[in-house]
Amino acid sequence: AKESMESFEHVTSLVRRLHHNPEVNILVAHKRQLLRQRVRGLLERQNYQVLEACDQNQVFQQLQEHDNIRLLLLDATLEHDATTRMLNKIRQVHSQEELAVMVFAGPEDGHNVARLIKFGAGGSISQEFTPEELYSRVSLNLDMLETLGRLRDMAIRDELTRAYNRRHLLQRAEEEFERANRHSTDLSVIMIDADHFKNVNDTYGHDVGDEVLRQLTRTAEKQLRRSDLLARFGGEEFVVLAPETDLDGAVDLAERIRRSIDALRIPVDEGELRFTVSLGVAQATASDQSVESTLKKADQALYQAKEQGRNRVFT
Ligand code: GH3
Ligand code: MG
Ligand code: MG
Ligand code: MG
Repeated sequence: AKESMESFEHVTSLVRRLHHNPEVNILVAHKRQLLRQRVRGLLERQNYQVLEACDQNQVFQQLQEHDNIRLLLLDATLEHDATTRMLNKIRQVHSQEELAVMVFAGPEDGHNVARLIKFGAGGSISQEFTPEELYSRVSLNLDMLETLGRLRDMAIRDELTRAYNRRHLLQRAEEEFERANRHSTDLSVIMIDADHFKNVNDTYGHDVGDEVLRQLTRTAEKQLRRSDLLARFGGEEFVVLAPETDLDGAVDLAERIRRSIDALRIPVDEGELRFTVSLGVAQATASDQSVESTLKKADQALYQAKEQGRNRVFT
């Protein structure tokens, strides 16, 4: 008993070190109240926030109400297809990087579990779990979630500025272009290019140049709506993708970005650094072959903005 107590302490201290994050919510979905309470008690001892659901409706309700649920512990012993259908529905909204799912299964549920894993569950846990099993499986699944999230982030974001990268922009832009065509909605793009950026590097050094690019990103992002997306397109060139936005709306947005960057003061050894950006705006139209055509129009407008003296918005 002493030995198992020690290994228990070992596992719990390990778990505590890894996940004492109160931001992590775990949803326990099971029709048996006793099981839910046992799981809750054990997990709360590890400082996890625990939510409960006793049926499908409650699961969806909880997932909708709490956007920080990271792990769902789900009863796999429901009627034949019910759990699979439910998981399928959940996965349409919550990807594997956002939400880990583990299923409670009895010895008879092997077949069920295999199917659930195909539909996006990360594994199973026996109904007669020991605390060690619960803790190590929970911690493994949360670790995997974190790793997947980090990898996904690395794949779609630019390392220097944390804005989205060019590849992700082009992928999302194509999706939005098709959506706009299908539903006849507006879609606009804004090309942003830092003015005389070579001078910034030459005068203050590359590190300050890097910091300027970070501040440019943060400042522009503050002007965006949730549905807008900012990407670093190249060296000192950025693109805003603005769905549901017509040309006038995009020009307004571009102008707000221009002004907020114009108002920035970046402290440097020599005092304060100011810089400006030029912006080209274009709306996707029926005559655009693809989103590349729209981006090209924005790029031409940007060229005009540079020609006309920089620190301005052109269409
Ligand atoms: P313009 O107003 O015509 O856009 O002039 P510009 O100097 O901004 O344009 P140019 O294309 O001549 O120079 C862009 C500069 O941006 C050159 C390049 O070294 C710098 N740059 C590109 N990527 C980075 C980066 O990641 N960090 C820093 N510090 N500088 C970068
Ligand atoms: Mg250039
Ligand atoms: Mg430039
Ligand atoms: Mg440039």
